[in-house]
Amino acid sequence: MRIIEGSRPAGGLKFAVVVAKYNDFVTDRLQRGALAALAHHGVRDEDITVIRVPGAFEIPTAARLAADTNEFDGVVCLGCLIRGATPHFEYISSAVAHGLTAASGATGIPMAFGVLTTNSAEEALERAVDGPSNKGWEAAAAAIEMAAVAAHITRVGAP
Ligand code: DLZ
Repeated sequence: MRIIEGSRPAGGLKFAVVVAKYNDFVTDRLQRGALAALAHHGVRDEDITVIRVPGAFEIPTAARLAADTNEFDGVVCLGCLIRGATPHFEYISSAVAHGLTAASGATGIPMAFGVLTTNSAEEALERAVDGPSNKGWEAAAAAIEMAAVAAHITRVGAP
């Protein structure tokens, strides 16, 4: 039996971090969390590209364009949708989730979903605190793990 599982030492891997500027009082904190996680796991500063887009709706396009360059081992996607403040909350959340699934599937580049969908600003801020429970940190950790899984599968081939 072979088991393929990602590990976290990530030196040498390259990541794009796509961040929506809408609700930047939250997404700036998610970005800080993601960058802290990448540094914590050994990703060098020069191997990280931050791409800032207007809102969550634009994240899948930027993530796809980044993946198409073949420069990155993974893409960390960060945004914040607040139900009460966003009339078309359901449409945008669904478009982002489907868009990222499609972009990751089409390119084979792991894309981590760090897009908050919350009922209130308070809930969003609770998920953007400093440390490993920050959802930006969690998304970056998932991207690192998936980049390692993708590299293993590509190297080892289909079982
Ligand atoms: C328009 C809009 C609204 C109402 N709410 C949010 C939000 O809560 N979070 C977010 O990231 N973006 C929001 N946007 C902007 C859209 O994502 C998008 O940038 C615009 O509709 C332009 O395409």
